[in-house]
Amino acid sequence: MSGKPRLIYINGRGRMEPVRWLLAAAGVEFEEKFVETREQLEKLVKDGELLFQQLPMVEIDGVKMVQTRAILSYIAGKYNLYGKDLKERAWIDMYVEGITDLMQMVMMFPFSPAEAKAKNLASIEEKATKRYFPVFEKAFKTKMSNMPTIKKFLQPGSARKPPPDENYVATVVSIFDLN
Ligand code: GSN
Repeated sequence: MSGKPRLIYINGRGRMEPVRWLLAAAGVEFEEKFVETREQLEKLVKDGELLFQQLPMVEIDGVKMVQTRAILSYIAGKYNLYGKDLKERAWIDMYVEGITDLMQMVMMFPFSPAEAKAKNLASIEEKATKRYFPVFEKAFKTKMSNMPTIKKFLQPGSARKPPPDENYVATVVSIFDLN
């Protein structure tokens, strides 16, 4: 075993992308195993690897960790990226929960039925520009993008995943039961 965290997910952004970003920000190298079929997911479930029978899962420090927020909190805590006191941590949690609400909408958009796409897109655009983006103002984006570790992650050839395409949507639909 390499000792590097091992990320188990599909080969796309989804709920694992923030974990990739956070590890990149912390300057931590990681390995990835991509689930490509429903059978592979079922095997992980059958083998008892997934506490709630869901992905993402990250093997880290001997724990098979699930639940995106728990994974992120653990990594942030471990690498001193989770604030210097309880108040700073609460601010981090507020930003994280806010962007998670937006991400949830964006993440599910490619799976919305064709007839709902235009309406959903308009709603996402409205909320993104009026509610969420003003919080993450331009200065914040510039500061984040210029952190050396993030700068590296934004370069071609990093573990950053591309936006979802038809192939990604088809893969997700073939693996997971989407409600
Ligand atoms: O944040 C989390 O990790 C969990 N609260 C949700 C995890 C989740 O919904 N995972 C999906 C695939 S990733 N995309 O949403 C999943 O494993 N769905 C299959 C299922 O049976 O729920």
